[in-house]
Amino acid sequence: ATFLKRQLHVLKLLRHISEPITDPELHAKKQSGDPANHLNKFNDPKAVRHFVNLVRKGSLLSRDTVFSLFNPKHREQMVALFEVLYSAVDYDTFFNTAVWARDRMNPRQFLYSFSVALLHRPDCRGLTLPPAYEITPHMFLTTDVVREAYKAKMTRQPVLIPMKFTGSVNNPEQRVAYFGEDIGMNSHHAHWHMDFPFWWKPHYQHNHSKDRKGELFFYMHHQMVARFDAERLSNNLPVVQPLEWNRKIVEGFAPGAMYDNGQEFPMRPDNIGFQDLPWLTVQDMLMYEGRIRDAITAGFVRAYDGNYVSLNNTEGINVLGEIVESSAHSVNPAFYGQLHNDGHVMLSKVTDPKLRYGLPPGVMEHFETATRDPAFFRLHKHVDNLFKMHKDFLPPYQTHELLFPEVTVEAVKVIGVCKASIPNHLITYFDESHIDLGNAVYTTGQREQVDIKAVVSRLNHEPFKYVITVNSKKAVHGVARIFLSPKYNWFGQKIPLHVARWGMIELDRFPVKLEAGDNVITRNSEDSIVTIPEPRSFPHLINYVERAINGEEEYVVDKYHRHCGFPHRLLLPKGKPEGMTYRIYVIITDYNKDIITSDWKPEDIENLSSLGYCGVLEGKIPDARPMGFPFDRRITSEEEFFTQNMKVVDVTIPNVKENR
Ligand code: CUO
Repeated sequence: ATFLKRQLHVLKLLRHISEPITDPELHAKKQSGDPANHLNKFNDPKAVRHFVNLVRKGSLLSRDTVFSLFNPKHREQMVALFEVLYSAVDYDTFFNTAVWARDRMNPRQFLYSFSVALLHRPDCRGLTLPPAYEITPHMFLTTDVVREAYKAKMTRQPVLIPMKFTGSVNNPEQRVAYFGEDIGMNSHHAHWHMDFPFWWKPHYQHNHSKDRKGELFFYMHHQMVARFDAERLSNNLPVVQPLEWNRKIVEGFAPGAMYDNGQEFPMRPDNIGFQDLPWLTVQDMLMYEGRIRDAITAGFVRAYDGNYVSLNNTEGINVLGEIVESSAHSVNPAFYGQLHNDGHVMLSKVTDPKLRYGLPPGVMEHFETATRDPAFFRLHKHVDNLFKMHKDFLPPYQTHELLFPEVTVEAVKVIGVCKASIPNHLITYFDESHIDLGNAVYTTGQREQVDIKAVVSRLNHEPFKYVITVNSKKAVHGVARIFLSPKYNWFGQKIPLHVARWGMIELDRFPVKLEAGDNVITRNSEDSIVTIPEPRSFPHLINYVERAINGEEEYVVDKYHRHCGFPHRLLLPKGKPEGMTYRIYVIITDYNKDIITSDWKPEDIENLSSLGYCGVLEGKIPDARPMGFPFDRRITSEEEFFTQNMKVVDVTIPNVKENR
């Protein structure tokens, strides 16, 4: 009952976030929440004094300004509140302080602090945040939808507003807008960065570690880029080209979206180049990158204390990831800069680099909106190539690292679970999702609320299962790793494995128990550890919790619940109407060599959600293999690479319904 009450209050706190709190229960908490009155309730009273000071001095960001995590001043204020919320000794202190702070702060700045604190406090495990696209719908929708929503509010007519993807057919990039603008993917991306903030300070780790955060930064974005490339091929577009600091950004972008305060997101015309900003030049970017490339080539980096840190081992990718992102865990931010973060800022401000025209930040400056811009994938392809350069310096895996001698994968098949499915034929299609716009058009004092929703067309697929036939010499415990890659490139040539391996899309990874002799493993696509199911919509969630409080509905608290995770709908790339050929790779490795069990019980490992791209929030990631194994290293000989515990099968992905 306490849990449900807490859950309801969290939802109410985030409802209509840009308006002052009206809910009477929350109002009462707001009065008693001033943290200065009970400093003893915080592990870090200094943080409380600092934040309260900011509030009293009136130096916080105004409610109407666009909050940007990349703006140091905005971020420091956000972190100031986070440190207060995170250091509260008990749940009530945490929550009451949040209620007190909510109306005193910029709404999105508050939302960020509050969300990150909630996601990391052990006493908040299992609490659900509403979908990001319904807390701040402006960040996910286009201007025409928002306008229609206001109109509907005036006329008090419930409506369903269709949202089109931005751009026109004159822009080939528009063909993949369904991917970059997918609300689930943007929400995943925003949540990934809340689970692994670049500003996360090492000293927070006394109570909370961030295992392999730098490697995860590489791997999650590597997967996003690989998936984007597969979507491009599905739409007859060549794979994405990396941006270069001293070349033109060929594709422009018009977001057609507006902030809550009415300002339009700036657009970027075609063919403009990177510009010097008052505090950072293009030359700086080249210099920092040069140092990073030198370090990769040398095989070690220079830490700020003068020590050398080797990259030539399995931890190297983590060190490099922290440097490139750049995170507060970088071994030497002064020397290596913050290449990737600055790339976001440079793109965001490219049309007003001298800050002359007072434009708000571009989409690249928010993790909720960044992937709408095709330049996002170009930037990340560039960054991904740095990681590839490092990985390519490591020796290819040797047979003893790949082989599971007891195990032979005899056959692999994928089959749709709908009636009359053809084996190795996976169907994708477009269908509709509804987004509640209640938070976009709410105004205090309006008595009855009208039902206003946007409807977006989204990629989806028919559920399927993997059927893997395995022979084992004795009873063993294995880990099945499943990947997908396009078979042909844009020119129609077969992609050789040594090239295809860098574009592998991870579909699933799970433990398997094998008996001596023949085994048939089946696994449902829905169980994938890279995806999460569709979240409940905001109003449904409130309704559901209220009904549960009244005993009308059962509510199961899921302590494994994650907000980070690729949307399950996008598990498979779109394919082509006539069918597109992909290859599915299955490898079974030795559980006892791969899995670190110290932090986890076997049942935990089976239940951990979205482990693939989102790691874990606490403790060690159970799979000790490098992310992307065995495709993260060079493959010099296909024959030697293909050990008996691997198998590949061709699958066809037809896309049956285009209603974009
Ligand atoms: Cu996720 Cu660049 O790191 O957007």
